[in-house]
Amino acid sequence: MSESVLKFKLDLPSVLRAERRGDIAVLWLNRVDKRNAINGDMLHGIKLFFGNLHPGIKAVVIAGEGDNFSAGLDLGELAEKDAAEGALYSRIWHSAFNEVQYSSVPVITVLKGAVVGAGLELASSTHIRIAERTAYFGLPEGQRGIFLGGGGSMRLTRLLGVARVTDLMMTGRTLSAEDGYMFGFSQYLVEPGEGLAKALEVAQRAAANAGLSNFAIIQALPRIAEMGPEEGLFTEALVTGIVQSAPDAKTRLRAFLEKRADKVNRPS
Ligand code: 1HE
Repeated sequence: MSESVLKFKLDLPSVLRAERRGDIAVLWLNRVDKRNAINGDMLHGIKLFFGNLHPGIKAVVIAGEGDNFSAGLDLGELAEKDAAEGALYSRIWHSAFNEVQYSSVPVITVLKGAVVGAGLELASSTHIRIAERTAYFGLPEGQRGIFLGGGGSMRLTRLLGVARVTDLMMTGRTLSAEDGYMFGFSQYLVEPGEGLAKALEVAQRAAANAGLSNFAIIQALPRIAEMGPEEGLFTEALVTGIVQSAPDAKTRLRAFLEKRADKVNRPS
């Protein structure tokens, strides 16, 4: 089934399942018996998937099979690692989650049940997060005697703030789906069971954008946000010049001016 989702005939590990719905790919974390804890196979599969997306795929939805998004890193795989092995393993997580963040297309996650540790780090590397009300967010690293290793120090602190990440890690407390939405971590909050439908709807909207606009949103925006103001504004000017010059932009602008394009909607 993964053939039509990937550019080449590559096999994903059994802990992942990919399906194609039109021009949207859905990547399922498929390890229900371990609450979708991310082991080495799943991590390599995620990297393989995002590095080899079929050009016909215009957006990706990541979801968890069962009642949870992910229970985080497979703790069994850290038990025997020394310091150097642990650091190198973390770099593999960085590389895999960078493939997600800097994907060729928008990535939307459906969050439900446990979204903890590396599960939260995976979610933070995606572009749009949709939380069902059953979702809860936690970083039990302090309790387990470990630390963030999947990019959370960079991404989660930017999304939730250093103070909240410190609190979650130090106390082991969890945030509710409502808290996560209020803090801006999830952009959408939906009823239990409604996450996938909402994610597919959001993915369709994103997929309908001009490809070069999505490229700039994914590749340029987070980098510009990290620059100093002068470099950032200059880079923004260069990126906007390139994006607006594309034939697709000209077609879309003309369609609006000739009253053939949708207007901006009021919030629903
Ligand atoms: C696991 C894992 C895991 C479950 N690694 N095996 N993450 C954590 O510290 C979260 C640990 N997990 C839990 O607290 C609970 O499992 C849950 C709250 C997520 C779900 O509870 P529940 O009652 O539905 O399931 P369960 O009975 O606890 O777990 C089912 C099985 O999954 C069980 O195995 P079994 O062989 O006894 O059936 C669990 O041992 C197994 N399991 N979670 C390994 N995480 C890149 S650095 C990031 C650092 C982190 O991610 S720290 C966070 C780690």
